[in-house]
Amino acid sequence: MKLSFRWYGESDPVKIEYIRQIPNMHSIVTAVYDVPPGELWSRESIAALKKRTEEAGLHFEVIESVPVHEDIKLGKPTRERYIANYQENIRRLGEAGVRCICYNFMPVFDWTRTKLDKPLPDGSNALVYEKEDLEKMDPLTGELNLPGWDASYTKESLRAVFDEYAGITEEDLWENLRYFLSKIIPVAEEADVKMAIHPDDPPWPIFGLPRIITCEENLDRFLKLVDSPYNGLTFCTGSLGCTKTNDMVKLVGKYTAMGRIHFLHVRNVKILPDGSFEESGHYSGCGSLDIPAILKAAYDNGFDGYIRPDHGRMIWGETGKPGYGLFDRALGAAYLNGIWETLEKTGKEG
Ligand SMILES: [Mn+2]
Repeated sequence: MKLSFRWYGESDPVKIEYIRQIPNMHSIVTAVYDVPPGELWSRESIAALKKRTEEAGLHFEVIESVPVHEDIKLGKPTRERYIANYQENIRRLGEAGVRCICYNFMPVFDWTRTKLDKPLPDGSNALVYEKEDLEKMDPLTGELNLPGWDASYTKESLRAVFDEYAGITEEDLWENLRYFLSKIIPVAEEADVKMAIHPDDPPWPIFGLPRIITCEENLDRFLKLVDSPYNGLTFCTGSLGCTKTNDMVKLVGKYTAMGRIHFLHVRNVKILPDGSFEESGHYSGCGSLDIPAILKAAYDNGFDGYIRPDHGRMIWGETGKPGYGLFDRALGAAYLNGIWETLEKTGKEG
């Protein structure tokens, strides 16, 4: 495994030099952040990110994310221009040494939480999804009190995009995803860049918008849309794992054995009885997921991709980007290192 850490560039309160000090750190996970979704990333911006990363003693091999323009998800005729740009971004990133691109195919809303700083009993705070609070929200009428949601939509433009999705069924979304993959995976193969879709977070429909990257049946279907090793997964334990119906240990083993997990996001979540969940410390005892068993399934099936601690809590008085402080993610990285080293030193089963 290649340990990695998300970094939001120079505006990130977490310095890249601090990330390097985490033992066994291999790669930075980053993106060009000043270009709107669907547009080209300049070679200069990509080269500058690579230089900055390598000067800090880390590898520049993983991008999270190259966003997919809404017109591609909607299957509008204008998608052709955005798909051409996407192909070119894959080529440019491949030339710069990037080997893995994470992206998602969630309509309108990316990850969704109802609170970003819920106090936990130990005095830390974390991102939470409270079912009752979410059900009270209506993005089209009331104020959209969705934390972390960047208000790039005005109320009018949000209504317009919801209207466009009104005619889009889950099957339409599948077809639009298939079309997109049929255009980009051949380019990714040529550029030697593994594409890794991130599951929907949480893995169920939000505000009546369809979501399809949610469960084993759908992951199987996704991988068959274009049956290439370059069409793979960002396996995010905290996204797929916030419903008990997804068996994380089984799924990580299965998709690793198929050679289709290119990027592993590891975090723990505590599933609450009413279908809400809290993000918790990485340690298994803090949440509902068995992290050593998940990593063992990856290890036993030959995982050699990128891995990163995913969201962390805010601890030790740190302030900054919710989910992306240094301290708790560094604890997560150390925990992953400890488990992985033990797996390597004790060897494969059988
Ligand atoms: Mn994730």
